[in-house]
Amino acid sequence: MFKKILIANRGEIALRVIRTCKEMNISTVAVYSTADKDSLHVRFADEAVCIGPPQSSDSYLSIPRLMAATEITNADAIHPGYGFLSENAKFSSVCQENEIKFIGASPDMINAMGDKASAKKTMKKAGVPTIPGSEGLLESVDEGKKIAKKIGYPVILKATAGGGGRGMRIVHTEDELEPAWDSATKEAGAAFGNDGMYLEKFIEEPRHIEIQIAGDRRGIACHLSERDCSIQRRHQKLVEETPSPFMSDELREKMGEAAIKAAEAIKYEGVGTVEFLVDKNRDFYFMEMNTRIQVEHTITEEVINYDLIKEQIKLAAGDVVSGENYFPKLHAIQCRINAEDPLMDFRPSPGRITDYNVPGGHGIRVDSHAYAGYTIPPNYDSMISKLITVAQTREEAITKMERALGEYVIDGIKTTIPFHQALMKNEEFRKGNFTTKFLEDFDMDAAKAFV
Ligand code: MV4
Repeated sequence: MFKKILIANRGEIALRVIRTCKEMNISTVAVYSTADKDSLHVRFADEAVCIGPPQSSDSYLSIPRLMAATEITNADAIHPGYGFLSENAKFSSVCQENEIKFIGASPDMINAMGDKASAKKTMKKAGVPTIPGSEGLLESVDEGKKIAKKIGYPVILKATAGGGGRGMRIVHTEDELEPAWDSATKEAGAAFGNDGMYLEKFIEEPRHIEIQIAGDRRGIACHLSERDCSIQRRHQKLVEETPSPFMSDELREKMGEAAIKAAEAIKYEGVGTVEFLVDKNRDFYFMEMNTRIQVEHTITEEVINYDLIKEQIKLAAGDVVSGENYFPKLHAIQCRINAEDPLMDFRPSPGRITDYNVPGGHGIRVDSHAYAGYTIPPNYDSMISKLITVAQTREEAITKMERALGEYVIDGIKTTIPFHQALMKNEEFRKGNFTTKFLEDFDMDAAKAFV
């Protein structure tokens, strides 16, 4: 087992990793920018190294600075958390060259899944359902037109290097294809330095349901059931839950097997997530594979009573999976509490937290680096807390969430708490009636009642 892990991240996830390391008797090294000197991950790690100024490019994204901190503290592994360098092939390979264990995917795996068109090809070959469309990259607009005519409009153009909706265009008619192609290639070229495009049938009002998987060095994988992440706004997830209210036992079995097939086809090692789109007929299609621990791993942990960070560290150290799949008996929901104003188009609201009270009691979990007097810097992601409830049923988990949101005091800044309170009251949400389009039609003014 590793002796000392450097956590190349900040905020709640850095704290989350430190907590598990402590329980595993592994020493921890925090790294921090000058903006984060008063952060809890710095306080609770065994050692802390300042790696630079607030800008991420000169601190949390600087491979030389992170490697220097690893060397001076004699850490033998790096946990990248999520975001930042967690899916950076270069960082993974620099770790490899320096004989530091990167607790994440190998450079080859990151590259294979980072190129979306080739990831899709790999999955199709492995027998995982994929969305009808081009076989790999499009050579020209005309090729796109030919394929679109065959599969029928609407179609969607996607950047192969994309993610988070960037370089993506929905196309309803042939006339729209060429302008969409021009603007999407331009956007992708500027954002990713790669303007490769592929095309597929556009699935209307899908659900985003992902399967948590774990694979070992023997190439054996198991699944840990699903998370429904359909409640998103502009490709930012706001609420996640498991099990999905849309899921049947039969569909879970089928999607679980497909996710295992996906992981075993590439001999995936570590914890990962296979994302699917699920249409109204309950047909499901491979969308992307994430090679990192995700923000929403917490709800899976709660329903199967399992520490996924511990599992991730053990798999990185060479442990093997049991080979059993996990099916939840409980229901968990996570609300992302962001320092944003839901009544002002979710505008960031950094600043000092003047008063702070965390909810507690049975079935409540709060993963956060916030405290009374803490100042949220303007330089990073606005997520400051994850509020998770776990109960026997979905109804109870929602009731608990309403109760917990009501107890959660975060003064001095605006947060997404009032939005979550309004959502928990929404009839359609309560019925489990939602798709990825849900928040587009949601009346944000409903949050006013809770401010
Ligand atoms: C789609 C789609 C409909 N049809 N692909 C959005 C981000 C990127 N990872 C893929 N995305 C989508 N791909 C086809 N063929 C709809 C989306 C999509 C979406 C997917 C998951 C969660 C939220 C979403 C919001 C808008 C669009």
